[in-house]
Parts: sequence; C-alpha cells; structure tokens
Amino acid sequence: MLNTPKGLRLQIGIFGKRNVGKSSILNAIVKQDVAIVSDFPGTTTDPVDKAMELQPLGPVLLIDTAGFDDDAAGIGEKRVERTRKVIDRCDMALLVCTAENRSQEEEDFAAIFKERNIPCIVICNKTDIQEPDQAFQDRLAAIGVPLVSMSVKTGKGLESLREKLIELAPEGYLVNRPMLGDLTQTKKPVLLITPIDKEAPKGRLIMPEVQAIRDALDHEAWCAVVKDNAIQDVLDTLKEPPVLAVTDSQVFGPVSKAVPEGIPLTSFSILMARMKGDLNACAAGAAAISKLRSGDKILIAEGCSHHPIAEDIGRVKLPRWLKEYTKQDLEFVHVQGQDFPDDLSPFALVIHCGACTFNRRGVLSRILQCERAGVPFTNYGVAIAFLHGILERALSPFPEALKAYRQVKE
Ligand SMILES: Nc1nc2c(ncn2[C@@H]2O[C@H](COP(=O)(O)OP(=O)(O)OP(=O)(O)O)[C@@H](O)[C@H]2O)c(=O)[nH]1
Ligand code: SF4
Ligand SMILES: [Mg+2]
Repeated sequence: MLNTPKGLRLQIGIFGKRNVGKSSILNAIVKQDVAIVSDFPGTTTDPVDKAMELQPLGPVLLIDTAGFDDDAAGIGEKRVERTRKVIDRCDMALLVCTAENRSQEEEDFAAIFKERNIPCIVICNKTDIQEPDQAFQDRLAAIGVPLVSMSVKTGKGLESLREKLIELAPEGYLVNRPMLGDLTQTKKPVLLITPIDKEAPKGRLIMPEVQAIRDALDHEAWCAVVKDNAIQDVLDTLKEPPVLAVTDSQVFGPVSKAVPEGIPLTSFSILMARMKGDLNACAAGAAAISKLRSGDKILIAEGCSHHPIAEDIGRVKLPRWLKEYTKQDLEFVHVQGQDFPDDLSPFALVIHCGACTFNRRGVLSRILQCERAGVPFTNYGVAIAFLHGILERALSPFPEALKAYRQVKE
C-alpha cells in the first residue's frame, strides 16, 4: 500500500487559522510526530504531506497547511497562496478552528468547499478550554457541514472524526479498492489456486476468483491459475517465484505446505474481507475468539435473508466450530438484513457474513458501531481461517493486520 501513487490516495487537506492545532491534529491522526507543533503562531510555513494507511479508509495523503490568516507582509501572502493551492487538489477538507479563535472566515471557507463539492468537516479543537457556541453549530448545520468537537490534548473526538471521514469519503474512493493489485508488481506472476471439486459451480469460476484475475491484469501483473494438485508443477516451470499466492480457504492447509514460506500466501476470502471492510479490525476480532468464555453471547449477523441451506455456515458450522475451539458454552444470536441491534453491549463478539449485498461504507459503519461499543468484530472468512489455524499465514501479506491480530491474541 505504501507504493500507492499519490494520485490514487485520498487527499485530505487540513486548513484553519494559525495556532488552532492543525499540525497537532495531523500528528494525532497519524499517531506520530510528523509535523512540528508549537505555541508560536505560524509554525507551519509550507504544506506538509504525509502518506499513510488511515484505517479503515485505506491509503490517504494528509496535507497540513500554513494558517490562512498568516498576514505578515510578503512572505505571509505567499504562504497563504500555497495553502489555497492545496484547496485545488484536495478530495476532502478538515477545517480547524477553536471556540476562542473563530470568525466568519471559517464559515466562508466551509461554503467554498461546499460549492466545489469537496466534503468538508469543521473541527472545533481545544474544547478542553472551550466548547463551540450553539449559534455557530446551528449555522454550520444550516449549510449542511458537520462539526466535530475535539481536543487533541485529551483525545476527545478522534473517533467521531474517523466516523465522519468514512461517512463523507467520496463513493468511488471507498468502493473502488483494489482486490490484490496493490500486492502485485508489473509483469510479475501471481499464483491463484482453486480446487475444482464437487462443490465448485459447474462450468465457471466463482466471483472472487474472476475478480482477482481481472484485478491482477488491470495492474499489469499476470496470473497462473492452477488446481491445488498442480502447485509444484507451476512453481517448477516459473523462472521466478510468484509475488503472491492466493488460494481457496478450503484447501489452505495443504496449499500452505506446498507454497514455500517465502511466498506471501493468502485466501480469496481474506482479500474480500479487506476490500469490503477493514481487515485489521476483522483480524483483531478473530483473535478475540480465544478470549470467549462460557455464557458469552455472540452475534452472528447476515446481510440478507438468503434461504438457509441444511449445513448453513452461520447457524450450524460456525457455532459448532466455535464451541469445539473454545470448549466453552457459548450463546448465539442470529440477525439478518437491517436487523442489526443498536445496543451491542450484551455481545462479546460480532461475526458478520461476507456482506456481498452491502457497499463498503455500510460494512465500515457496522464495524465502527462495534468499535464504539467496545465489541470485537470479525467476519465469516477471517473467523473460519482463525478456527482452522491458518490465519497467521493468510495474514502474512498484510503486516498491519497481523500486528493487530497478535496484539489481541497475546
Ligand atoms: N489546550 C489545548 N492545546 C492544544 C490542543 N491542540 C493543540 N494545542 C496546542 O496549540 C498549539 C498550536 O498547535 P499546532 O498544532 O502547532 O497549531 P497549528 O494550527 O498547526 O499552528 P500553525 O502551524 O502555527 O498554523 C500548541 O502549543 C499545541 O500544543 C488542544 O486540544 N488543547
Ligand atoms: S454473504 Fe451475501 S448472500 Fe450471504 S448472507 Fe451475506 S449478504 Fe446475504
Ligand atoms: Mg502547524
């Protein structure tokens, strides 16, 4: 993901007057001291770009700017000009003010962003000192610009900011995420492994396999598609090892023995979980399975009311595997469609289906709802990989997800 070109990153500009805490907010989002912060107004003089993976959004470019009230003659004007240029290239804007240092200007800027169709979030920072007044809140609400009350000092508001970023991120950015293209290299091979057994649909490949082939080709890589019994033949034929191997989860065990450790190996369902939602959250949520105790309630949520088949995954297989793995007496609650509970506090874990009928925003908002309630979230594919002891290897191409998993597991 760090190879993602600038143009494919969501560019988020951070604007506001001097000294309101723009650089502090950048550092708080990134969780590192990348921008210099000081009491002295006018500390940031030129735009500072920081490329990062902002979970769960994906690759973003955060751009810290000089205060737009930097009116020192000559130099100041040039700084303001450079700040204005950032407005022309950003996809989203964070407009920072404080209750003490706020004027008509913020509202004028908010109106400019609105006019240009650039999603904008006003952040009232330093609310440990003073909260924004009601009239200001009402005026922003009237022009349809959301306000987040924040304090970098106390950490308040960071979660709400993340929620708003997901809510307002441009649709195309959230939806058109690569399935595996960012893990491939131009003109290099990817190995796709698909068992053609009696459960495979007649005469065709399943959708995730087709999507993977297409995405690799879109990214100028090439694929070798093989059955699980032909892996060694293909590896012997290739001049160089594949940069990535992807397998159907059902044969992950034997495949992981056939594919040498040095080749990153994952499953189609892990790739789908990453594309559709937030793999880091799902990995951490799966690790929470090992902490389940007798009497814990688990919510199994399905996105639609598909006709349950005899050995249904959500109703039969998952509960059985979970009980076998944990050896605890667990309680299961099933919901379907829009019946996702507002109050998640009774649950120790939420396991969601692949959510093929949802868009990514819909999945992310459920994940955030769980995060707010402090309830781990995972999905069928990731939970099954965990229960079958293959999750660590399947997360090997995703170091951040692996880290999130290990943090909970240990
Ligand atoms: N009390 C309080 N102080 C804060 C908060 N956020 C930032 N500060 C302080 O405000 C001062 C200015 O912070 P910066 O992040 O440098 O502000 P800036 O908007 O980037 O300033 P310029 O680069 O000068 O335009 C620093 O002393 C920060 O420590 C907050 O939430 N509460
Ligand atoms: S994965 Fe798709 S078909 Fe299956 S329950 Fe979820 S939304 Fe419905
Ligand atoms: Mg600054």
